[in-house]
Amino acid sequence: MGGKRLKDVTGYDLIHLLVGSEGTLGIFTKITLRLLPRPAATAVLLIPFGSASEAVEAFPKVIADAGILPTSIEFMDRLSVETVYTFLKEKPPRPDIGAMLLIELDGSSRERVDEESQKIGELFLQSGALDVYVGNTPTTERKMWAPRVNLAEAFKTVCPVQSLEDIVVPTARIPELIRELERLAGKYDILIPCYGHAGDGNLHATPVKKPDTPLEDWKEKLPRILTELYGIVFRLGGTISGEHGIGSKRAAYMPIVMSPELISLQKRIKLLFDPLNILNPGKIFP
Ligand code: LAC
Ligand code: ZN
Repeated sequence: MGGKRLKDVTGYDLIHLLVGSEGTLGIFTKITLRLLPRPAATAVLLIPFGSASEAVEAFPKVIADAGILPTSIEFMDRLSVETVYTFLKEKPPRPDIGAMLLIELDGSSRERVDEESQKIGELFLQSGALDVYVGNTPTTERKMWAPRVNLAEAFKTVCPVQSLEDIVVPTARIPELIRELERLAGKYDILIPCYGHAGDGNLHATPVKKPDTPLEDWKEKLPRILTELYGIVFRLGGTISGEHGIGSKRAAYMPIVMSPELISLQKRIKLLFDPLNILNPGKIFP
């Protein structure tokens, strides 16, 4: 699609169409990327709360009051926190954590980022946080990120049989979503740890088989669990994948969140680009 990327709205936005096509519409043979400079300074705040609802209700308010836009707003529920610290062979920073937020900030100077992290930290304490831990050196930042980056790995050691999910809801609906996840976990006798990119409403609420549940039972109930989960997400104004995509895993569930008209339109786009169905066949719109 040509050399250096110009500011350009001439015709359809084919770059986004192709980038989002999961390899079903074409193959890039050359990609030119624009690089952004690294921020001069960063800080990472790890913020425990007594409950998930307190955590997810606090962050939109704090962000609005502070007038600061973090680069990451990550969330971990109680089960995620307990499991990841066991995996890391560490004690959680306190015994009474019901959920944790991780906030990453960046900016043009150390002073500025430290000022902002002080301000955000104070606002979180006023909004019900149990404490605020700050990392502002490479070593302490890594320490703050450790629970979040090890989560997926930690749950694989609990039980490798699971369905890593990638749902999205408007951030204001996260508290309702969390209540629904707790209900589903009880109803189907499974674990549903919930962690992810709360700032985007994109949560990896992942059904995990309990270690003593027979595999046959799990296989039989998983489609019902996903159908119900995706239905909840749709009812809350969200959708079934925020960053991982549809692939073959979620293809059968597209009608839960997308109208027949929109599905048929996209199938026709696929046919135009790939009339012989040779590009990643079977994915998204089989
Ligand atoms: C993460 C991956 C699963 O956020 O997307 O940890
Ligand atoms: Zn993710």
